Amino acid sequence: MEMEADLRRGLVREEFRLNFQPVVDLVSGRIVGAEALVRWQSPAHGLVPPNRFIPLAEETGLIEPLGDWVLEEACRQMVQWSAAGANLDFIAVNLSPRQFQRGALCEHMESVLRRTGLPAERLEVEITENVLFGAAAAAERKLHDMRDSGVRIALDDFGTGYSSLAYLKRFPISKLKIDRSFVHDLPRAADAEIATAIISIARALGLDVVAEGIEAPEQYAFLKERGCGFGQGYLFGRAVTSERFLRLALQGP
Ligand code: G
Ligand code: G
Ligand code: MN
Ligand code: NA
Repeated sequence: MEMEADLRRGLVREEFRLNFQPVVDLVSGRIVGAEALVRWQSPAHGLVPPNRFIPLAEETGLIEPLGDWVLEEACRQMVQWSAAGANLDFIAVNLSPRQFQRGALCEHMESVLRRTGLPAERLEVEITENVLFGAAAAAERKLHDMRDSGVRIALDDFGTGYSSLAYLKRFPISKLKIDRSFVHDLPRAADAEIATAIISIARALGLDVVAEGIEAPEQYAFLKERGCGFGQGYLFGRAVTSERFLRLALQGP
């Protein structure tokens, strides 16, 4: 309860920050985009990572104003980086289930894009498979509306949820993000088989594929050799402030 009140106050007092983790083209090494990751700089709790407040924000509905702020701030930042000369393909924003279920999500997104001047093609939203589990017609329409407006949809943590290959056919998904639990033990054991299978499915369906949690050169080499297009992880860089991210993006591979 106390945390909830702090969270509510934190929104008013603008205590939230976005950090940005680079997404890299595994062949060229170029930074092609960024994933926006929210942090809470709380006077009472210090720097709070998202897994300690996103679930509470979801429960209490505070995820809606917080998510609005994240989306707008991420789009604004992407426009600024481009103006500063960075050549980036996309900014990715995470959408929790409650955010996705919200009515008028597409209209809201379009108004943020208009206001910030970011082309829809440069915005990517990350949803998890669980959002699609038993998705109603309304959710399906929402995804198609989003895609029709130009926004790209990525399936985050792919392979860990209620996966169904039928979803990949039914929904307008552009990208699969291989969950880092399947990257961890590469190139050993079952991870090699699972990662390879996800890469082949993605390629067969014409989807982009990103491996998450790449920390070691051996993991990078394996994924690149298997044809995984993109990667993300501590090997390439942690989530950093917008200023540091811009410097990385301008530096080139
Ligand atoms: O930043 P970190 O690497 O600790 O992220 C932990 C989790 O929090 C990830 O699962 C990520 O998807 C989620 N997360 C980070 N930022 C946001 C956000 O802005 N909105 C939502 N809904 N989830 C986020
Ligand atoms: O949205 P998602 O659940 O994928 O959130 C990304 C999370 O993964 C963030 O918490 C981020 O800090 C974390 N992360 C990013 N790169 C790495 C990595 O190389 N190793 C590990 N262990 N975690 C990572
Ligand atoms: Mn994500
Ligand atoms: Na993920």
